[in-house]
Amino acid sequence: QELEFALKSAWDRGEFEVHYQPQIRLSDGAPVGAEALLRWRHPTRGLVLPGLFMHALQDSELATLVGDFVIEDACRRAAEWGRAAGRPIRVGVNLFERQFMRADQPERVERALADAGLSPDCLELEIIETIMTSSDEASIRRVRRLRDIGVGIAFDDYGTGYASLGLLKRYPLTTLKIDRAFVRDITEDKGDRTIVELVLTLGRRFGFRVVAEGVETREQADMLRALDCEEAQGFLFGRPGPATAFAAFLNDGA
Ligand code: G
Ligand code: G
Ligand code: MN
Ligand code: NA
Repeated sequence: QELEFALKSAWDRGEFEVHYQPQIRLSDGAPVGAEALLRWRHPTRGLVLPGLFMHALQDSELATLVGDFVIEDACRRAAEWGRAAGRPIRVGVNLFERQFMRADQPERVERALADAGLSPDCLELEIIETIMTSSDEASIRRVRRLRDIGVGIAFDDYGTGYASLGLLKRYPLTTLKIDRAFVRDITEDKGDRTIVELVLTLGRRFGFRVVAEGVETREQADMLRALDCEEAQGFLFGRPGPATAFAAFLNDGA
């Protein structure tokens, strides 16, 4: 409750900001986009990561306001980056369950895209399995509407849940994000490597893009490339940072 109050005043004071982590094409390391990640710029404690406040935020009314703020920031940034790079740059945004459940979410997303002048296929909404499994038909219809607009839909943290296979056909997905738990030991653990290979095969057969998360070492990247994984994200390529840092990364790496 105390935390919820603190979050409310943080929102009123404009202390939330959005950081961006690069996503790259493994074949040549070219940046293809970024994932938007929420941060709280605390006046005395410095930059606070979501691990410390996400549980309180997602249960509060504030989640939809902050969620809209992230979508709007991400759309504006991606439009700028695309113009600067002269090619489309994609941005991924994690959805709160409360956003997912909202009847007018597709219209809100459409408005953010229009205001930013961003092409819908440059926005990808990331959804975790627990949100998908607890969803009703109306929520799925809304995701289909978003997909019809042209927005990408990513299955986040893929492989860690329980009902993952059925969801692949129930949802209009465009992307699978392989959870970093399987990437961490991919060079030593044959089981993890097998899981990653299977997710890549699943992705190919369904026609999804597959992004490996949590790539921290050159060896992991080499292994993923050898398995024909096309895109990756992780500390090896870049940590989450302010939008200006991603713009600089784009400028160097493109
Ligand atoms: O950035 P970091 O690794 O600390 O993020 C921790 C968790 O918080 C991740 O699971 C991430 O998906 C989630 N998260 C970060 N930013 C957002 C956001 O803007 N919206 C939602 N719903 N989740 C976020
Ligand atoms: O759940 P989701 O995938 O949205 O969470 C993204 C989180 O993963 C962010 O908090 C981000 O800081 C973290 N992250 C990104 N890259 C790496 C990495 O290479 N290693 C580790 N351990 N965490 C990472
Ligand atoms: Mn994510
Ligand atoms: Na993830």
